[in-house]
Amino acid sequence: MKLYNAPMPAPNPRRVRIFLAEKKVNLPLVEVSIMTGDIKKPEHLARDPLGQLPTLELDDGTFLSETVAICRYLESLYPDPPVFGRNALETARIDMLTRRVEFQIGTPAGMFWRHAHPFTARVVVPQYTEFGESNRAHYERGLGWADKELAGRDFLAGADYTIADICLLSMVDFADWIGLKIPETLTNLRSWHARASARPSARA
Ligand SMILES: N[C@@H](CCC(=O)N[C@@H](CS)C(=O)NCC(=O)O)C(=O)O
Repeated sequence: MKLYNAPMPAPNPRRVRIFLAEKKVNLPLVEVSIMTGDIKKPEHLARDPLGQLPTLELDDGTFLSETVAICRYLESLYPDPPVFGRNALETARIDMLTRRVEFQIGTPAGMFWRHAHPFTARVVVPQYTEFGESNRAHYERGLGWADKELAGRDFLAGADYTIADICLLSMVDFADWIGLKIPETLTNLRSWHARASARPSARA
């Protein structure tokens, strides 16, 4: 297998790299440049018709895209330590948390990035900057939700570090890079961020 990848600050390939580091699994990484547009060239569109990263190529030539789907497949090959839960209820709760991280936190950060950030201005035409800026408040509301979930817990689902935490870490780190900070008042989230960042996998 190999993973088509992009380096930091790209948040989605990083989620798979963190997942692999938690599993202590090494996969060959093949870089596809976002900056040069290689990601939208026929060679990569043949792997993922949406021209996105990450994409996993299996040994039989099958391609799999979408970060969480890739991690779920890899979880079936490398079940220890479990990152998607140990039973049906844990798995369902982790799915719920992961979807909320993606929709409540990832979506506003992504909209801010596309519509309010000068870096994307030359590729996102037109940029609706007022709409983009409005996502700051949605992002902070999403972080407020995560802060409440983390009250009295080490990680989003409890004691175990799961795919929901991996998604949250890569998203808040990317958001920080584009200028969306974790408010000082969200102390549970800030403590969680320090704990998650101290894990060796955070360097992936
Ligand atoms: N929902 C997808 C999102 C993938 C995504 O947006 N990846 C970014 C890199 S971090 C990308 O490929 N951007 C280029 C584009 O969307 O055209 C996933 O989780 O894999």
